[in-house]
Amino acid sequence: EDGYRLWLRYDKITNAQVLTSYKTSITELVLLGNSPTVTASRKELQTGLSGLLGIQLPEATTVTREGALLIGTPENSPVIASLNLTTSLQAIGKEGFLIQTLKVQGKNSTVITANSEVGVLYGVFHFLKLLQTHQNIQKLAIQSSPKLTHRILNHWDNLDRTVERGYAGFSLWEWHKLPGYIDPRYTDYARANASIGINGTVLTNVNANALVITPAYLEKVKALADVFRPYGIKVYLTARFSAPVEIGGLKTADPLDPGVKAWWNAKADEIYKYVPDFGGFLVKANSEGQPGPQNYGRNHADGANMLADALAPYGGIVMWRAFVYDNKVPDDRAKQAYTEFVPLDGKFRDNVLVQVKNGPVDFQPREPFHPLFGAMPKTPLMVEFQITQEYLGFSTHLAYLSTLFEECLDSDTYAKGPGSTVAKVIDGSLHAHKISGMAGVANIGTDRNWTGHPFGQANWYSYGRLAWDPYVSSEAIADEWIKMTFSNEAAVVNPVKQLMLHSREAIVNYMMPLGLHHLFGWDHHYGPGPWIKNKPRADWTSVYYHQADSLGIGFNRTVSGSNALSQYFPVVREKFSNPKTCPEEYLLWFHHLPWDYTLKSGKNLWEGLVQHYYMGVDSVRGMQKTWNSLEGKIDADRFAQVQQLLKVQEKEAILWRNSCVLYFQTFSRRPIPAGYEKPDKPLEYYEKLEYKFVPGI
Ligand code: BDP
Repeated sequence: EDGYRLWLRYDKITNAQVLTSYKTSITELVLLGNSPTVTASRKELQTGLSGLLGIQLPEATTVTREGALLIGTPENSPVIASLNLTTSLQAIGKEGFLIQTLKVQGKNSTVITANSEVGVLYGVFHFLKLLQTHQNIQKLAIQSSPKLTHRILNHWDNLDRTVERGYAGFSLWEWHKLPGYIDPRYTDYARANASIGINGTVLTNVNANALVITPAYLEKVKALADVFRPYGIKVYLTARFSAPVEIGGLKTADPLDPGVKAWWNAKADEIYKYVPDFGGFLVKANSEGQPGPQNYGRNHADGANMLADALAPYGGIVMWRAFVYDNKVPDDRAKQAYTEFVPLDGKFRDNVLVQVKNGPVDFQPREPFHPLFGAMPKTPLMVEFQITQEYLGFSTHLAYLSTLFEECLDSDTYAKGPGSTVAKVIDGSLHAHKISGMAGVANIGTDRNWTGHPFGQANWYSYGRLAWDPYVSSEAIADEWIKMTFSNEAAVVNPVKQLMLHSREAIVNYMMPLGLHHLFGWDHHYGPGPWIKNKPRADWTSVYYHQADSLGIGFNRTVSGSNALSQYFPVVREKFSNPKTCPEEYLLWFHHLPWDYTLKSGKNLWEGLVQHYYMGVDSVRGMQKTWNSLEGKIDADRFAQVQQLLKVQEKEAILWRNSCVLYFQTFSRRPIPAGYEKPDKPLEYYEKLEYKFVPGI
């Protein structure tokens, strides 16, 4: 059992009762047409049903018996057109679907229909999921449509096939063999994405290489787009802002220069010749050394609009990232995006979305929501989540990230009073935007199981589910993922679900509890390095973020400090400004507090901090116990793999705990309270380890 099949396993249902009932309800397949998308639906159904039910379903051109599965759009199926579903179909838009139990030609049938063939494909995957998770399919009345228009994976893949912050092997895109050789894995990638409703993929790293928009590469991009198209997935590329100079031979990339505009217009014409439904560009500009409009004294809107104008005739979009920082805001890097972008609200073209990371710093194990959400009412904002675990233990530690995504989506910005959640900002409902989106930095690579850690698959899965519907709970998502991936047995589902739901908090606790952030070793984002200081830039050191001293610890972002809090709406600002009302999980994000500050538990800050670090390790031990109890209930291969990884995780959780507790103790000058196992080595030992930790990553 190598995990390659992800959640689309389709093993035969072993519960005899369930199997019998499905076999009576599903007796023939009526699916007309042979377009690439219809063929994809047919193949998925044949594979899925023959696997799950162990039968080859007969195909018919019209409903001939009880238990027919009638699938199609009103356009490609006259029977469906005759069913009078117009009102329901009108309500679900281009990509939604209906699954209904209906009498068709006098026979009980299950109808899967939509306004587009891709909508039907989504319905087919949903129907298969019902079977995979053993749902009752007797009286179905399902209506589902995506709440966001753009549900996109961001691959940080380089043209040499290395993946920035990728921990699951190399890039899936075999550039050197494309377009001649089409790896069958591309189709499986598309199937997996379509099964969760992802409808776009950015193939290349945000730290972009202009080569990808030259003809030699566009041919390869076209080959990938051709594979993905039947699955409703559009291809996007990252645009290097200096491309007109680097590959176009121009002297400038100034977005207001007529020659530069003409160059991008011609480039768009060229790209659309290869890929007629090209999705558009994702751009990282003027951040971490990337070129951008500010190099020419222009702003982000000038840059984004120039590209947007080039793509507009073809319906393409620009996703312009708000992840920007440099030395311009010396007191607090967390403030820069808001400072640069809020004044530009209303200045972007209609086909521009501003893509904002979930928190104001950088994908930390926990961050408060980004203050830009709600603060740019005239601009559609996308949220960018990191599915790859750059700061949460790579593909070694088990972290179910859905709870992190959910925490951000559920956060109330108060932009238009209570209930103005991040979810409502990004689905466009709060400020009535026509386009909306979510971006997830992919955790996928050439590893046989795609994501390295078997539970990394759950993060890809939950990302897609939340992009379709940002209001689903992490618990519900975990439930269906476990059933599809491991087992429908309650004795597996319940413990694994608990393990998953608490896994991210365990990491927060042993790495950086109570709002601490960015305590990683130098030059990698894996092991502990709370002592990192004196580097070329202050905001690349840990001491900048934790500010520990003999009096206390934490980053003062209140009015007496960097005042980053001023960027939030008043209700949030007030709540976070007062340490007594600030949720304790964000306490040291916003406040510098004395070591003897009293926490809600009654413990002082030092004791509370120590307690969290120890709880983190305890939780990992708890996860191990849970996992070990599943031996024999799931396949031996994945059982052993996770078991081993959890052992590594435990060792590294202890390393994190001991490093941080011993280091912070040099400031607090207080003992580790009685009852806790004491670190077995002195601080110097851990400090030296840091340099050996995953060198070069
Ligand atoms: C940081 C990563 C860096 C990315 C950057 C980004 O460390 O590799 O290039 O984000 O999002 O998290 O642009």
